[in-house]
Amino acid sequence: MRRATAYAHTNIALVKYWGKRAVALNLPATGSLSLTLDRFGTETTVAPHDDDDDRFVLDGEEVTGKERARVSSFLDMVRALAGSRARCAVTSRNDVPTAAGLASSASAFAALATAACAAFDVDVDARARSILARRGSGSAARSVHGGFVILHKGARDDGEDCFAEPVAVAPSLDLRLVVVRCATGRKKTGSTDGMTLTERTSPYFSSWVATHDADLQAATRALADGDLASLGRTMERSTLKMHASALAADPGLWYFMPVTVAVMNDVRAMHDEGVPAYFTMDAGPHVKILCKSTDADRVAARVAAIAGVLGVEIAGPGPAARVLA
Ligand code: 2P0
Repeated sequence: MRRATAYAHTNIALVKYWGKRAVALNLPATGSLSLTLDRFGTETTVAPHDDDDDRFVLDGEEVTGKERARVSSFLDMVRALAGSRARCAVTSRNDVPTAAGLASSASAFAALATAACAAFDVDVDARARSILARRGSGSAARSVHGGFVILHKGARDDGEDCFAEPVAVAPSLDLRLVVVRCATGRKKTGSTDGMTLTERTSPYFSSWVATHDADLQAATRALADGDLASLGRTMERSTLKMHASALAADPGLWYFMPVTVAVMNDVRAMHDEGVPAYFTMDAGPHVKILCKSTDADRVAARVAAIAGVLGVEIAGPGPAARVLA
């Protein structure tokens, strides 16, 4: 094997993934549609290493325990593909202010999959790399690609039809995501635990899954047609349904903070005033606002003035995961 470095950007789902149809292969209960961003990402180097165990250093600090074991199990899959037993030193740097709570396993596992395949000289196409990244984290399957991306739920038990690929976008759609930071610190309930709780206990989980395909189709069509209003409405519907299903879990689970709701209210107000802006929230308190590139500065300035908002950044469509060296 050789030393290889890769970079992957994070992505934000417009139509969400929440719940699994099979845990062993990490197969999602729903498909999803996302935008890979041009900022916030992970750089990861995978290098040969003489010790008996893999080593994992994140942002300059040695990582042990469950997090290292997750990286090691992931490397086991690449070693199996390569027919190798070589141990690795993995060094990652997250280009996300950690305290902002925006860090995501999406860019982490997309970068690790890309770097590890290069390091072990495993010849995989983007589809196979997306499937591999999905085993690390569902959302990572999407960060293998740039721009707007669909992750197919698939139907096969072996997960070979559960991969992400880019989707068609009308050239007239020049969109931005305004990322509004609403809290610092780590969230209390991670995505995997939150979706497992929802799946097991929420009476609304089945409705979430049953109505999901229609949203995925509507959003994909809206992207191809260049219909921001339809895309935005579908995006809001998807996030609100996802959060409603979690809210109805037992015990109920919500990620919103008061400032999250204040930003949502302001987005609705903008919308009523004729500015096409739409919100989405993930497993955390932050709000991401989809709008036209020409409206992004004024949307950002407006939400930055809301009491409690900690920071606002404008992101556009970003590139696919790639090998740097
Ligand atoms: C999404 N999220 O579609 C949804 C919306 C969070 C809320 O994908 O269990 O960290 O590792 O497959 O990928 C975050 O879930 O979960 C996520 P696992 P992952 O972006």
